[in-house]
Amino acid sequence: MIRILSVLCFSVTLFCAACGQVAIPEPYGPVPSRQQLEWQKMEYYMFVHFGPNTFTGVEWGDGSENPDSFNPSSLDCRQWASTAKAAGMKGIIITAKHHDGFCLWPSLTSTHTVKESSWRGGKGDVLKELSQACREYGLKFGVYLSPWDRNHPAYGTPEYNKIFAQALTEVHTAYGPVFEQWFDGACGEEMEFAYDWELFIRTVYSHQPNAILFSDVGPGCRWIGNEQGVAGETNWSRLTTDGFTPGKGAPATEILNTGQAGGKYWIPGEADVSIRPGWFYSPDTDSKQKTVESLMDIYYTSVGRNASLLLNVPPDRQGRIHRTDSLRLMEFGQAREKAFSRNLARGARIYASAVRNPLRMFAPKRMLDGKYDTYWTTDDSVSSACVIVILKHPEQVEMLLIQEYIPLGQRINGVTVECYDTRVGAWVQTAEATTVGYKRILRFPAILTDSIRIHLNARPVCPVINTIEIY
Ligand code: FUL
Repeated sequence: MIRILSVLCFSVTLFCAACGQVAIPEPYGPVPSRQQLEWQKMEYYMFVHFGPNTFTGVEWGDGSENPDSFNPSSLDCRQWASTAKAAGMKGIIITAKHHDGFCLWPSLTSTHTVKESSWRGGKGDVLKELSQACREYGLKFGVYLSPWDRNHPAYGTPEYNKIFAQALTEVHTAYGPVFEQWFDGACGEEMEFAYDWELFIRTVYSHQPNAILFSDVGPGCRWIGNEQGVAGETNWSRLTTDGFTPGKGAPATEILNTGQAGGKYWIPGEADVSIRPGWFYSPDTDSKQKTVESLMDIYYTSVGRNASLLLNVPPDRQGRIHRTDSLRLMEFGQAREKAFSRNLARGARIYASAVRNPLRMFAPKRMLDGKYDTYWTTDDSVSSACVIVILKHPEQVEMLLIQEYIPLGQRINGVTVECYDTRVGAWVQTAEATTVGYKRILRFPAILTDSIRIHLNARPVCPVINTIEIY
């Protein structure tokens, strides 16, 4: 009875809200660019560490390795792409040049490249094969180029900055669209050297205006502050980066981990983590992949906390993704499918304590229609509101997925979830969080319930939610 009354109250408030306001809410704070929004929707993509280290068994080659050490016996980039696709990933980012300076394409800027190796008689080009394979499988193609170069004789001189920009130009003009340029912050202790970040960024944008630039501080997306795949429990997609640079000049990792509520720029987090103990392949780690449980935890602490997940899967010495890695990726895919197979909110009734005018345009059911660009919101003056989802029957519930409509900014700073415990006959608080952002997944101990109540706080603005799913 109490629940029916509370539903009625919602409906009454809903009609009272009809007060002649028709505009959509003003964006709050910085908002994503079109490219950042598209990138955010990718959610999960593959990192590929591949190069001489694959064959020498080290993580950081010192640049003195023989180019002949790079010798994949049967390189198959189509196998990487088909594996990524089957795993549910949306793109692949490859180490075109790691710290050893070895270029996986025949660069004219270096003498430490595939053309100096006897692999395919010096005629091989990994970037060409991978970019083609990505196109064939409908995946996006991205590159990692490390400015730190332990081979190049000019490294450490101002000349090197120009050489590195030239390497960027080669890569960004020869292989079609690049969705992300990954800039590593590492630069070794051997020598103090100021990278010309402004030049590097300008160079990438001049050839690939749609690319997302990753570094510790963006500007396209930022490092999440650790290599374990764990975004902050609070994770704002905003950050003030004025005066900061990637690497030693970056903000504290704690700040990168959570972003900043009052940050000036839209710089969402990306969580990079390896499926194996190292970034590069080694036969020693053939059976040391992360378990499915641990990959699921990583999924919840990255994608489930408003970050994207860049999962490293290092190809082996044949130049193929090893069987044990691809098996684990498929198991991980199945586990995600199982966890998200039955959205209990589908077909449920949904009400809100307030609705913006015109009521139909912003009705609570917009959160359940599966469309990205429709959403529920309230009048500007209502910054704290409550949504209630009533299921057809009592069900075991253990997860809420919620998405803010980020084209209007990241607004929510408090969420509380309550479930009506049908066994006990009372509301029980099951989860609490601060930020939501593009996507937030809240897990809690399973509870038998037919009603889920979500309190949202977006002070000083109104909440704007486009998706609610319940599992
Ligand atoms: C780090 C590098 O030093 C590691 O080798 C690896 O590439 C990782 C993704 O980034 O900064």
